[in-house]
Amino acid sequence: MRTPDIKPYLVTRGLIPENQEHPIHFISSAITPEYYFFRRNHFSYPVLSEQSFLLSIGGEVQRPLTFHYQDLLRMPSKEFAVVLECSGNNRAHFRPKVFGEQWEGGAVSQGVWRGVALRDLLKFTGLNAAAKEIVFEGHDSGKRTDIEGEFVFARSLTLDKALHPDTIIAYALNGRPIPYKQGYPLRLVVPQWYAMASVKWLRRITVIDTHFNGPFQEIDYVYYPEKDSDEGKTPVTTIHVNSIIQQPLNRNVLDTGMHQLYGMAWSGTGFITTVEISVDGGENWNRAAIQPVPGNPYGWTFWNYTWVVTQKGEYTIMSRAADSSGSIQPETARWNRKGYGYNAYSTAHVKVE
Ligand SMILES: Nc1nc2c(c(=O)[nH]1)N[C@H]1C(S)=C(S)[C@@H](COP(=O)(O)O)O[C@H]1N2
Ligand SMILES: [Mo]
Repeated sequence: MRTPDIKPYLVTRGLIPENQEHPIHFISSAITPEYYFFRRNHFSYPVLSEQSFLLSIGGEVQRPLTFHYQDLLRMPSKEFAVVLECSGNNRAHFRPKVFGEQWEGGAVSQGVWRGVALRDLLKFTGLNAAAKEIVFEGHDSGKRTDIEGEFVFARSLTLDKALHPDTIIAYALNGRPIPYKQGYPLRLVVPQWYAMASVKWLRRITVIDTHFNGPFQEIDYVYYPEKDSDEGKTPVTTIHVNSIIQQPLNRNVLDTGMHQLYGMAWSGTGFITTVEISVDGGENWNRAAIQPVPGNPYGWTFWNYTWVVTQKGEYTIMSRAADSSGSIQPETARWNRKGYGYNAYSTAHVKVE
């Protein structure tokens, strides 16, 4: 049992802007407590005012409209648990190493988001026939290191994804207004996609008739398979099937006897069907017990595995998950220059004495 004053802390990767990891190895609640939710920001936190409670929808629509936060609260809503994973999660594990925040495993969290389906809002505005993509702008802005100018954090979705019934304009997290750092008052939440798509502090929605090419769309959040050229680049979208060993920790020393290995698994391409564990560096695999949350297609699944070890020595424990679309966690992640989408087997080397 944990005593009240012994608690984990966030893992700091940067403070200006704030980039901190959820201490994932030490939190086993299905819903990440607010304080422990990871924080990933490109700019300083925005200053909010009365204006920040307005959300305008314009561009290629029949009737441009501005909604007030209160309008959304009165509309039909939906709620689901969603894994938000930064596409740079586990970037530190890429070999060769890449530049960028050196996230280990904690740039992922789960919350219960409530909001209004974007498609329901768009029923009020209508869409012009020329509509191609929808751009979402946040209230935060600042400079970039690579190009001159002042930029807003803005991202687009293609129409099919934007109109997905579960793409929502969220106004609540875990039954309460969204915490400031997580995007208060309104946040776009795009289940199954890496979290860069879920624009915080949403200010404006613009329907456009072209492809959006803002820097957070066309420069960042793009897989570049080559080190020295942009050849073969593809956009970062759905979360790759992934799992993590929460306990034991890498390099732990254990006794002989019985141990409970546990962790979680999630995927943006289906629900988790199996998690397999190897205790011999990937030679043999056995199924872990999994506890899917029924009716919760976007949430993570806990797994656990009872390991009885009698022989002293060093062991390499690995986990790998598979999902309902047939995606299987690979032994090595696909290297890319900006270090996105890491999902290699989770590994812990332990010594048994
Ligand atoms: N407005 C805005 N939205 C944003 C970002 C941002 O910097 N500004 N960062 C994105 C990225 S890259 C991630 S991983 C998630 C982080 O969400 P969190 O801080 O709530 O964990 O927000 C996304 N939405
Ligand atoms: Mo991210």
